[in-house]
Amino acid sequence: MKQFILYAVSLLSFNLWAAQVEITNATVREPLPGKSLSAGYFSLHNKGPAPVALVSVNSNNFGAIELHTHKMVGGMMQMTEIDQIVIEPGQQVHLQPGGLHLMLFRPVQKISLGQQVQLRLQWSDGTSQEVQASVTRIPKQ
Ligand SMILES: [Cu+2]
Repeated sequence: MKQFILYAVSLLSFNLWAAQVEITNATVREPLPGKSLSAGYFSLHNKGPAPVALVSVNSNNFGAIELHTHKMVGGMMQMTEIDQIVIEPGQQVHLQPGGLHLMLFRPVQKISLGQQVQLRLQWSDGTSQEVQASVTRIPKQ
């Protein structure tokens, strides 16, 4: 048992070292009146020496979260789900309206302005990072 605890502790400290992506400006949009669907955005900066991929995001506040991008299909801009977002060493990736974004489904409770939502980002190397996103109004385009 003692050995197991030591092993668990060393895994934890390894995780601290492995997390080399800076997450900034995390926001979740306040859902439109009568809607529960929401979108989420943040900026990612890979400060590590190796490429890393964001493979999933989850939150206790939502039933499901998907990674989405926009692309042109037959002259029309459409949203599609993607498997991962790869970030090269030194690269910054911005999730923003009209581009890469999170799609958040089935909020556990009503999501309201000014609230903080905790998001858990899962990386391709098996580590994860948590970030607080603030709930904001839909930005004017
Ligand atoms: Cu979407």
